[in-house]
Amino acid sequence: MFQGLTEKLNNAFKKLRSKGKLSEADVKAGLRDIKLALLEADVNFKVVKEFMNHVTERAVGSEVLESLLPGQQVVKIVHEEMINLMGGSQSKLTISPKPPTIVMMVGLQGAGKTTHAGKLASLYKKQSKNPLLVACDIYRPAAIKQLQVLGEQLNIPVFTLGDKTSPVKIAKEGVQYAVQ
Ligand SMILES: Nc1nc2c(ncn2[C@@H]2O[C@H](COP(=O)(O)OP(=O)(O)O)[C@@H](O)[C@H]2O)c(=O)[nH]1
Ligand SMILES: [Mg+2]
Repeated sequence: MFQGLTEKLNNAFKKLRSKGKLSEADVKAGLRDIKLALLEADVNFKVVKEFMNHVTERAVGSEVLESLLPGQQVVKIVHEEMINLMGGSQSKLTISPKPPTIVMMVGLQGAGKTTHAGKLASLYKKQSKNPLLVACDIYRPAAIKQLQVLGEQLNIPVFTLGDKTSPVKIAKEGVQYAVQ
């Protein structure tokens, strides 16, 4: 999904950049490509609509069209608005003064919890902390194995009680294990 999106966005950007001067119609055509790419990647319709409103408002003004490299400007605007869309500011996890710091990943299947848990654990390992991954997804086939493989690759321990124990119990025992 993300790969398709990257490719489509890159194509749209390339088209915009390739022209020296842009007309309002050129910009609108480019923005339409971007809109389609987002919709095809399953980005929520309302989110796309609002995003496109913001970008269009900024991109079709005379300031952009009359600039030296309007294509670059439009790409820059899209980039900035995407950062805004994702949340313009960075936030850090609060590290507990009394270890362990517990992070619970919640989300629909396929949302990226396991992958993100690996990324977070890897980040904290680099900061000389001692992450432990706890496999609480007993529902998705091979979810535990996936976390174990990730743990092996990153050299980070994975706590599991298999898929026959309740996630709540696994979480509690996982925390106890981390404290020891
Ligand atoms: N391109 C891309 N793919 C991702 C990202 N995060 C997760 N995925 C992929 O999305 C799929 C589901 O991710 P997973 O972490 O297993 O989701 P979970 O079910 O919430 O644990 C996997 O194929 C991942 O490789 C990401 O940030 N970028
Ligand atoms: Mg998972």
